[in-house]
Amino acid sequence: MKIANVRVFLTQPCGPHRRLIVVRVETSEPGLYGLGCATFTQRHRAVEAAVRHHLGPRVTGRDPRNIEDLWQEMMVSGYWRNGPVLNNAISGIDMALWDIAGKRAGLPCHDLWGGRCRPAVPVYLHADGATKEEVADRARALMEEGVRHVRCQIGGYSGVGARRAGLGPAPARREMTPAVSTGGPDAPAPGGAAFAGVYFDPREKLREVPRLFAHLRAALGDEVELLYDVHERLEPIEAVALAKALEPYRLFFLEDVVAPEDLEWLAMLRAQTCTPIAIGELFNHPHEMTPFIQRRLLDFIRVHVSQIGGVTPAIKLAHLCAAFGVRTAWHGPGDVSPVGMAANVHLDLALHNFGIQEWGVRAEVEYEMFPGLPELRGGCVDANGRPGWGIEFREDVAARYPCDDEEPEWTRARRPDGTVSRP
Ligand code: GCO
Ligand code: MG
Repeated sequence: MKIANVRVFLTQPCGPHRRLIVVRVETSEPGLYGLGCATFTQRHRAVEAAVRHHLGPRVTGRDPRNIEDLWQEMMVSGYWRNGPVLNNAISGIDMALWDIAGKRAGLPCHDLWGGRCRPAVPVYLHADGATKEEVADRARALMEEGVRHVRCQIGGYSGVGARRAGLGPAPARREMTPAVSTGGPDAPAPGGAAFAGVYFDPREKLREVPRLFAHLRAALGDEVELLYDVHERLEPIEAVALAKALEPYRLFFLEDVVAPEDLEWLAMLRAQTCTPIAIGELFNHPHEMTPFIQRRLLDFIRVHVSQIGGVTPAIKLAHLCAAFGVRTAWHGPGDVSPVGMAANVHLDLALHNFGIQEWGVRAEVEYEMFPGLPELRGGCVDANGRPGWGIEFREDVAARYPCDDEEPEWTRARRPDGTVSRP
């Protein structure tokens, strides 16, 4: 058996900025193929090129059964390795090879990995609103559907304190006041006009987020598990302050509390508070996180599985975490394709040290394009019992939704004084 063809598809069925990348690996056995997720929505054309021109030709003609060997070769054969573009491209092929392995065996992937550790996969969903009351209402609606874990935020991810240059209400602090919008990403106007972008005020976040969670705990009771994503939009010492301030509300976890560049601060955080820490969606390679796992400075590993190179490294990482009492919380936003979400679900079923899975309400069109996509029921998702990932991909539907190249506004994030902020 040989890999006969590697194809890559870009599609954008769910509106702005959610470009999905699907890889299909076809074999010399009629009808036997696999699907993988290579989604890096902000650099989709680069990943497409890496699959089409570099990795696809390299693996064509090779034996699709030798997943580990192919993964190692894909990672090191460019000499310079690692990084989100290459890792996502590798992931597209890696996941497709696991899908093929499952289909050959006639088993769902989680059965290849030792079977189920749980009957279904509990997930967390997001409750968003313009005010504390709206967030509570949205969380309550999710709880009524059986969701037991809710990530809460005012105004989108870390949106509290966000202002647009030249738009919206006048910012409270003088230095935030943009004279005019420059209208362009890189053209500071003379005379001190604001740089274009969306402005995040960390001090406001520090004040408002504990108030939000005080309200939520009082309004929603003790049973629901609450989560919050900092999105690294604080200075490290502010992150310590926030984690301490949130302690009374007993979060399930606080996410991405510091940027990858500031991981040493986790030790300080640990020494000061027992708010559980989830981190990792920006990590590229297990070597970036190994020392922090060994020092038990996080509670949940939160990597984006395609970003670290697919399921092959994710399984190893999860086993490393298990040895140090760290649980999994694979990243699962709207910019993971349904194929990637299915792979997450199979990992979640099979790993003993599973913690929680992020989930979003998936659009009708995603179910049409990806028949077999797991459905949310009573706060859980499950695999569908079919071999491999159990997911199909309708190329004809995908072709109706071509990708654009528009950049999301948050990629132009700034601090109140106009400095670029880490998103
Ligand atoms: C999350 C994330 C995402 C990312 C997005 C970037 O926790 O779900 O922070 O929403 O911001 O995937 O494109
Ligand atoms: Mg996040």
